[in-house]
Amino acid sequence: MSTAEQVSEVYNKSAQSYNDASVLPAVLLESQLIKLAIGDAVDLVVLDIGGGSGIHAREAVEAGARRVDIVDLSPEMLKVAEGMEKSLDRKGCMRFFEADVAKPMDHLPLDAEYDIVMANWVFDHAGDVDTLKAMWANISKYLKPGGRFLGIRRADLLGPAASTDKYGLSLKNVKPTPDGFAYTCQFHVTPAWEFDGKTVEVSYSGSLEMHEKSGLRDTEVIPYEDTKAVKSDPGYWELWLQRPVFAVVRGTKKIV
Ligand SMILES: C[S@@+](CC[C@H](N)C(=O)[O-])C[C@H]1O[C@@H](n2cnc3c(N)ncnc32)[C@H](O)[C@@H]1O
Ligand SMILES: *[C@@H]1O[C@H](CO)[C@@H](O)[C@H](O)[C@H]1NC(C)=O
Ligand SMILES: CC(=O)N[C@H]1CO[C@H](CO)[C@@H](O)[C@@H]1O
Repeated sequence: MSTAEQVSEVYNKSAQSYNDASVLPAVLLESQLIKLAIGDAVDLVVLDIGGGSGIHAREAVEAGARRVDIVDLSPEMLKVAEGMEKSLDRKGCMRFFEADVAKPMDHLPLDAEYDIVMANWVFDHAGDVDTLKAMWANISKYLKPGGRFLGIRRADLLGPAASTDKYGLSLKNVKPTPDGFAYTCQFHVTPAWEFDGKTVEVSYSGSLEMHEKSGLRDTEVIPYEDTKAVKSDPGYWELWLQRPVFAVVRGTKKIV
């Protein structure tokens, strides 16, 4: 089975439980960081690559986005996103496309350029540097000059916050690969579920190589300390803050 088929199969299975994870402390922190990264999106059009069940796409709509286009490999994840949209009393805020974002997307009726391109967790399905580069090529192509990139990536896989279940999810089976690490991420919800991720050194290390090659400037990691979660209980997050397990990164595409 190809990597793309494997990803589709795994997310096909966990699509229904994916939204259950939203109550976990680390996932709440993630959402708060993303909301800070999205900021004011009034009237903006957003491309969400690997957007899955639409958790962050809905946050972009709540921040004012006129439309979010989700591209994802898993039809079942897209169905969950579509079902949620149908249940909400709004129309035309989202479009759904099934495709591999590490491949050309020219066959999709996407806009030529977007105000915001988001890539949340999708880098953790790029097992090698070439796949990651392909994702970035597409991010760069679809982001308009002056537009905003934001994305979540793995950070410290080996620190104490990665292995504890204190924050609701934990990493196990962390093993080196030629380009980085493979791991299993467990979600401590009922029913529990997990996915296998991979992250390459140039992604989890915090290197800005890909961002810079893609023409981004002012790239920053959204400070955890700016979230409500950390502000309201810094003691609880102490272990996390020592060696955070993921990072939300934001940058702006240069105007040439
Ligand atoms: C961990 S989920 C994250 C979903 C969503 N971005 C979020 O943060 O809630 C990863 C998603 O990326 C999708 N994905 C992984 N590799 C992909 C690829 N090459 N092309 C398109 N989607 C991909 C999976 O199908 C899955 O829905
Ligand atoms: C995922 O689900 C769709 C139906 O929604 C199915 O057509 C597809 O074959 C499934 N993918 C895999 C790899 O099982
Ligand atoms: C539109 C675009 O730049 N698509 C690229 C996405 O990544 C694949 C793999 O590198 C390229 O072939 C596409 O040209």
